[in-house]
Amino acid sequence: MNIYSRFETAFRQAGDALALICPGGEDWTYARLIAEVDRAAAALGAWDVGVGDRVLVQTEKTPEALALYLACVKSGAVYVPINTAYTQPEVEYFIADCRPALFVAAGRFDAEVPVAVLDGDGSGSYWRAAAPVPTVDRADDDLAAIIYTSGTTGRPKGAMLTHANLISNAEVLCAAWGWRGDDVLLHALPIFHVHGLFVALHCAFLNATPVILLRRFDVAALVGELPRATVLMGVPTFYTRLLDHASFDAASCSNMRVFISGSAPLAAQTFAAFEQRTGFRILERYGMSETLMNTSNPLRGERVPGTVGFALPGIAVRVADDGGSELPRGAVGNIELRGPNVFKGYWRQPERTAKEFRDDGFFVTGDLGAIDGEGRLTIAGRGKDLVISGGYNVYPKEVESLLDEMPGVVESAVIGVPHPDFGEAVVAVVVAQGDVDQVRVDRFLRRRLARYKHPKRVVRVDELPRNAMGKVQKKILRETYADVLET
Ligand code: MCA
Ligand code: AMP
Repeated sequence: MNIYSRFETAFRQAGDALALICPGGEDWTYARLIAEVDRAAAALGAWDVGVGDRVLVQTEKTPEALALYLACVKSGAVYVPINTAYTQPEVEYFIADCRPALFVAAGRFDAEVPVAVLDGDGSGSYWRAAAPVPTVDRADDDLAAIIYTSGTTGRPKGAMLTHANLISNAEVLCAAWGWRGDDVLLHALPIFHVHGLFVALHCAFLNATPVILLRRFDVAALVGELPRATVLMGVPTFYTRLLDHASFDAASCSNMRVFISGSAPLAAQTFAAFEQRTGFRILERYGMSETLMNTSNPLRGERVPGTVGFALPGIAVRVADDGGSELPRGAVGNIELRGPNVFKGYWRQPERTAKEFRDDGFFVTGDLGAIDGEGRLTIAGRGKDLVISGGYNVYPKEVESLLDEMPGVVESAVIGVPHPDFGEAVVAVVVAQGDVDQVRVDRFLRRRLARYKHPKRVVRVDELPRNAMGKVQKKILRETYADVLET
């Protein structure tokens, strides 16, 4: 079934109830949202976007951008959102890889594919008057979206998510988190990742409950809106910033039902400080772009800091050795998953896809963890060389490849080290000749790499530590530079 049909049924029942509450802008009712989705779907047709075509989208977070997302799904097109921070060469990679029938951009962009502009105020050349189109029937394993996730090779790969993936996970989350008809979601996440786009919005859309749509994360605005919200979903940085905000207290949370955290590890001290300040125990869950949400601490029952809870209903989670054999309870190994949430594969990379699945259908996440006697999962680290900074993933290889092209750089190693705001952030350790320094590295990367991936510190060394096989020992580097960003 087309997931939009599910949403539309709920939207029609909600009618004139509020859908999108937009501080500083016009609010939309669910009836208005249906009309806007229809208008956006008609425009897609006018741009000749057909069933199965990819629509690459890099726009601001506006109500119209949400309507565009829903319109893509309604029309049977494949929605491909990308981070607004990406630079032109990064965007060109996505265009070449997914070959979109249309690229919807926030401003002018020269490309060999059709480009439509959707402005930050919701207007632009995207809009073309055209006849309405019906919702297209979709089979369970038809694609609804491709979400790019960075790769250890340094090149992002597109995770293909089907209508059935999205529907099943949304239903499971609504049940697990006890979504109610009177819930109000406070939404401050970006809408180009699974967390903000699917996890948060789908819970609200399946139930046609209101969403307070903040265009960006601003802690003062968040605190201002909390009194009329019941649910907040955020990355750990949201919670540390709330705790640093002087006027955030238990009274701010008087209407709240649940605070949910994910995308990166929530520190036990953040969990404890939050409980002490507000009385709320943050509910931590675990997911990934390829699998949507996998495990969650319980809504009712003990939420244990440092753990990501139990497998969600219908999802099998196991910890296995490198050969895929299940390990005993308590042992640390590879986290592997199977279930209706697991993606269809990487876009146009069948070999890569095959490598990441076991013969019995389990997907190897690249995360390491252990399951305790009660069935709770704890993430113990990552088998993949990945830095998670403020909930954004940065693959060191991508940054290293660019640094190695920089004049003067002989070789580089990019690591993640603790950061007070982002949990972890990027540091580059370089062997170089001449005047390679922080300023020059920033200047070199500016037009080549999204800003959040830039090293927050560049450290020069005479040589990189290597093991007997010649492999750079990043563990040593992480230990040596563990406190360079702790200011
Ligand atoms: C911004 N900057 C960052 C980050 N964000 N640097 C490192 N890591 C970051 N995450 C830098 C900018 O480049 C800029 O640098 C400066 O900080 C201020 O930028 P600004 O945009 O004002 O930052 P912000 O608005 O305060 O953003 C912080 C944030 C944001 C709100 C924590 O990063 C965020 O929304 N993160 C959530 C990402 C997310 O949704 N992840 C889910 C993906 P300069 O000043 O030097 O130019 S994972 C997922 O979906 C899976 C399925 C899951 O489990 O959820
Ligand atoms: P992404 O590739 O952007 O979808 O990020 C998914 C990755 O984020 C997972 O493979 C984990 O490494 C990490 N992640 C998500 N949720 C959590 C969590 N609650 N605790 C620790 N890591 C998490």
